[in-house]
Amino acid sequence: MERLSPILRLSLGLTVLTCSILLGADLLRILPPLEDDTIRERIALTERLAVQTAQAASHGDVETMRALLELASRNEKELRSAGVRSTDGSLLVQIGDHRRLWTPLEGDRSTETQMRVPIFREGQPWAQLELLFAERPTANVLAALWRRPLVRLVIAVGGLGFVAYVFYLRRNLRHLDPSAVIPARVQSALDVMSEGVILLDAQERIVLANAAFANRVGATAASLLGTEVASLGWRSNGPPGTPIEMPWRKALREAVSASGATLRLAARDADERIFVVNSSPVLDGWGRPKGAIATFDDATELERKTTALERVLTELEKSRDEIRLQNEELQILARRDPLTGVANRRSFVPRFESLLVESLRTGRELCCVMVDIDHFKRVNDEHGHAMGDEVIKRVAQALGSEVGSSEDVCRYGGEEFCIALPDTGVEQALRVAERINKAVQLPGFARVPVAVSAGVSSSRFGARQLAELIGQADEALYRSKQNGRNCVTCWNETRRGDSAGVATG
Ligand code: GH3
Ligand code: MG
Ligand code: MG
Repeated sequence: MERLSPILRLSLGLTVLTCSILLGADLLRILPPLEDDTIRERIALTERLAVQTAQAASHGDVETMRALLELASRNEKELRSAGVRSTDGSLLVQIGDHRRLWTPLEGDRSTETQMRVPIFREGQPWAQLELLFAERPTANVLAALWRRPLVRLVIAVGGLGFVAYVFYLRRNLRHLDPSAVIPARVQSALDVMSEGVILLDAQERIVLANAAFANRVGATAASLLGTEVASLGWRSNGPPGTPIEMPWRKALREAVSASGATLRLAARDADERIFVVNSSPVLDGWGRPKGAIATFDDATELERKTTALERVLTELEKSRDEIRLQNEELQILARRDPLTGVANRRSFVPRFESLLVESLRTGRELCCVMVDIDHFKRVNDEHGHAMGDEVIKRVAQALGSEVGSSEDVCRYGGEEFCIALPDTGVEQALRVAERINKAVQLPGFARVPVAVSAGVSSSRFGARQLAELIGQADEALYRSKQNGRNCVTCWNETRRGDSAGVATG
């Protein structure tokens, strides 16, 4: 219905109205009775017989009456029975089984099948002629309807009326067509615009739409005339449920221009489109809005590209974050020993070197502790390599927690660790080494018994190079091993040739 032009809509409305008037008139019995051909023939036969019967009645000639009715019954197939009934109710003449078939009629009205005419003799009611006709078949409802003259009248008047109304309205409403008041030049100028343009009346009904607008909403410009613009199905561009502020409504209500609103429209037979809508009021002589003009800039492609771009940017950001995380992981991997997580030699040595430089510059003491697991080969041989790995990891953990920083603990060789202790006096360093020595022997430390030997050196003993400082700690460790393992030795003690190792085993 919305697709019909206003003229077609008007014509349809008028046609429906006309047909309703006809039906109403019939209900109120204003229309003259409408009979079809069969009924007309039955009435004619009844009237003819009534005249002839009345003539015979004037002579009291019952036999002629019978002969007339018999003749009629032979000629008329649909006549089932006939009779002449005197005013006292007795049948003077009966053709067919009339007495049984005839049913008394309500009131005076004849029906389609039972027709009755009074017969007068010398001005007085004398008898009545009764004719009983066959029922008419009603198997096909449509055919039965079509047989009804009223139905045929309504269909004929409706059909012809519709054509006539369209023709009439086309001719006479032209001057009322809002688009007709726009000069053709202006209309075609509007039609070549790529922007949609509509003109609205004060009730927000479209009085003019250009081709671009009609095209975007999937309708013809003519069919849009008179349509309420809100009924086209606008949606807000925000999240679902956001109320829509129609710019033309603001223009009409407040008599101000409204621009830059973004609205979505699910056009018929087309994908949803996005419009940037501007609207300005059309003012009357008193400055009051009598309508509004609205323009629709199709921003669907732009919006689609912006969304795609945003998606790409989000992806980029995500992969940038992933790369940063991976880089961080790589850096950690590059700096750490993969089995134990403590520093590897590559990251530990430069750091230790700068600690030594700092210590030499400031005179603050720097110590080095070398730790080696005792009889580790046995662990591997007796419990397997996996158990060996587990013991190495546990010892590394213990060193980290005793020293407090995994950065200052380095896996220096297979089961050998080097510890840097900045700002630490040698006595304190010896205590750290002893704590480590004890910690690994605590019950439940590992699934196999573990013991370590350690050697301690300090910047106080005069090393100027890192290799020298580490070498001194290694020498002290060697001395611990020589002294029976499971003990701590300080390098200055090795110099004096006597082990100052603190026997802990
Ligand atoms: P000592 O008390 O004299 O130190 O005797 P030891 O058996 O510990 O001798 P040494 O320090 O020479 O043995 C080191 C062994 O550690 C040799 C090697 O098979 C083993 N090893 C080195 N790296 C790993 C490792 O990553 N995992 C395992 N399970 N074993 C390792
Ligand atoms: Mg060892
Ligand atoms: Mg070793």
